[in-house]
Amino acid sequence: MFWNKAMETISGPDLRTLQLKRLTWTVRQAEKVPFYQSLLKNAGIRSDAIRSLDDLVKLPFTSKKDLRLGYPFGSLAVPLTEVVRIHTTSGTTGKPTVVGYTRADLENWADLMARDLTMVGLGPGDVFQNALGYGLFTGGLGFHAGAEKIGMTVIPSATGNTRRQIEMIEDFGVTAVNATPSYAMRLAEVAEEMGAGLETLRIGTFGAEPWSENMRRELEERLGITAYDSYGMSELYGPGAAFECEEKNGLHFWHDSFLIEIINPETGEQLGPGERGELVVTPLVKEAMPLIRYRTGDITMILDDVCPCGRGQKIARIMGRSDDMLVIRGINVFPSQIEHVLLSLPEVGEQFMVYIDRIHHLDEMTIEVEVNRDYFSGELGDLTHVQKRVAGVLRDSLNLRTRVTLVEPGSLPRFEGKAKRVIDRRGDIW
Ligand code: DLL
Repeated sequence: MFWNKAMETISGPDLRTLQLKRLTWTVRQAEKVPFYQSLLKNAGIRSDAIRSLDDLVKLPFTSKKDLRLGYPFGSLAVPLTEVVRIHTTSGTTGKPTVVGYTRADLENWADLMARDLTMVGLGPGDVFQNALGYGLFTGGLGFHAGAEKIGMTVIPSATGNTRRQIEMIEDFGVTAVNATPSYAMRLAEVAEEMGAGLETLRIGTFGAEPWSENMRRELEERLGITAYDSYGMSELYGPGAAFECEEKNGLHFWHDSFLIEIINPETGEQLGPGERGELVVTPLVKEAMPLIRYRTGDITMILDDVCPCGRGQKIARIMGRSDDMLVIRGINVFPSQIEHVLLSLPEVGEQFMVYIDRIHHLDEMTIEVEVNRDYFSGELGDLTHVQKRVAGVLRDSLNLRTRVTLVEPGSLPRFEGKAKRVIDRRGDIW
């Protein structure tokens, strides 16, 4: 099912003509922003010199740092009188990034979300429980607008009060749930504790943090749903920029609204389809806060297979952010890879924490993982064989020796929004 078939399936010269027109418009929009004026001047390029999409590489990259320097409103290309909404990033490392939206931005964003939700088979008659944070975080309000637009019955449940969330699913006949994958896992766990069947649920849309294929399988089984990956970031409106279709084989990145590139993060050089690197995005219709070649920090690759659904450009599931990558004794590991391995082992549950320490000048990774309830007799001491097996499988899959500590079921923290599973203690020691 399509929401905006013309735009979702536009291809060939028609698509390229549209993209070029919109790229030129975007650069013109950026020329209204002082920091872009100097970036473009230094790069020696102006909007009227853009002749083809190949000129994209002549444009400068922008990063989160550039946006932060303009805090709060320095990245806006329109006067505040035209900004009808503001969201911000969580700003865990310094000042948050402020994102402004004109009315047209909100409409475009809602249209993308409407496409996403329609693409996975949702529509009127569905009851949609939106278990993402509402507020400055873009997740809740972003999905809300698209879900209402396509005529679903929307429950703005937000996060927390998990038993009540389960009751609502049952009482209101909820057919689709939207959450972070970590919170979805928590919903599954509490539903099982409550003995709730969740018979009406059929679809889950999950995103805002990395997750793995094994996590998808686990969520599908435990919640009785088909689970879809959803990607976005505050700077690109919020959620909705890229979403899986029913093929569940890559996320369609809306090609009429975003130009995407994959680059080698060290050299900035463009990489081809199938080559993993950093995702760089140039939104094509953003009015209040235009971006040029924005370095997302997210690691993925472009997929160039022709999707049977008829839509265009696709990326692979995001492995993580370049700054989430752990380098342990020279081996690169993403937490999503650890999750994938742990979920392949029936003896342990899906909850884990990763601690990094420096011991005798060497980096050591300790993984605490909960024993699966079915394997737990009450004594962790009986489970040395499980501990050895987990460490062995992790070593074989990640090519890395780790220390594995088994902990009791239910003892590790649960997350309602984005999970924080990695604690780097190296700085504390010296
Ligand atoms: O997380 C927007 C969003 C909300 C997306 C709800 C999907 C669902 P930010 O808080 O700005 O925005 O965080 C953006 O989250 O750069 C990625 O590192 C990560 N991320 C988002 N979606 C995925 C995903 C929202 N599906 C940052 N897989 C991004 C992996 C994701 N990482």
